[in-house]
Amino acid sequence: PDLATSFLEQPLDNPLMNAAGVWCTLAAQLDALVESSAGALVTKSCTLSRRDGNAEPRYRALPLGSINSMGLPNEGYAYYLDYAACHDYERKPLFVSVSGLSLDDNLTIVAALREAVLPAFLELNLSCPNVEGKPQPGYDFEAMDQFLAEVATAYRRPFGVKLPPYFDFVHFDTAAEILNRYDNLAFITCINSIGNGLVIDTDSESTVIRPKDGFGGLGGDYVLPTALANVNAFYRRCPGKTIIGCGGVQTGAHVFQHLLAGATLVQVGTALHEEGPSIFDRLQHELRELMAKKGYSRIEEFRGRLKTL
Ligand code: RRO
Repeated sequence: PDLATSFLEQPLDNPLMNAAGVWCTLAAQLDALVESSAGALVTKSCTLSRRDGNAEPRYRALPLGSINSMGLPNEGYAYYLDYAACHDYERKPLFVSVSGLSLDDNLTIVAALREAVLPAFLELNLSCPNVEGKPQPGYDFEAMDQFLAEVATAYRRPFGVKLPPYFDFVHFDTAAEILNRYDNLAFITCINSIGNGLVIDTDSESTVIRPKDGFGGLGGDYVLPTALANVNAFYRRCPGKTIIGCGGVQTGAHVFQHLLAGATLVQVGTALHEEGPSIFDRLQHELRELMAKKGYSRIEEFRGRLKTL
């Protein structure tokens, strides 16, 4: 089977990439993703200025996934724009994730990205759950609409958003209706971590990460069904837009499920953090084996073709 696909008219070897935040804060990590078999890569969500992020320990691997409260540690947007300026776009697409701490910060960063005139894709993060005092814009539909109105106008080029998970059909409907107002909002990445979970260690009777009294974003097995629901909900509601799946991908079968639900690209977070960039070889091998067993030779034969009962 052939895993080749395309994203907004750009050809890719395969639909896999990292989830923003994982293996992408420093140039050496990004270089490792370029060297890996990932079909594309995205940089760590950036802010106007460099940030150390929250106190450690701030990430914990768990039997069923992970919890994190990194707090947006990043080198500042100029660092990622420099990286994007040197990237070889013939080799694979590069996404730049932007998560300014205010609308004004986002507009400054987005203007700089536009003026750099690079073929990078902007993924606007509306869903960081871990900065105290900064609620997720994706959970405040009025704020989300205002962010999008201003960014869509300022950026002009096609861009995408990274959404938090939603859990009610009213929220799927309302969010989709807002996103559909913006023609140059070309892609939607579902989902960010499930925010503000609390993991407790029985032996020590304690939380397992330091920031925010132990509250943090969940990834991994905990989130796969929620991720698939959000991918499929937005795939159904936003027919003009491309969906990127993110959440709970650890095997080729999980990639296949995201594609069936309607994803065009599939991001890997927790499992990449645990296994490293060689995971992209394993996932492609497993996806190819599964497709061969099912008699599929290309992704387009089954993408979005989820059956219902
Ligand atoms: O840095 C983080 O704490 C973080 C971010 Br910006 C995000 O979007 N999602 C997440 O789980 N962690």
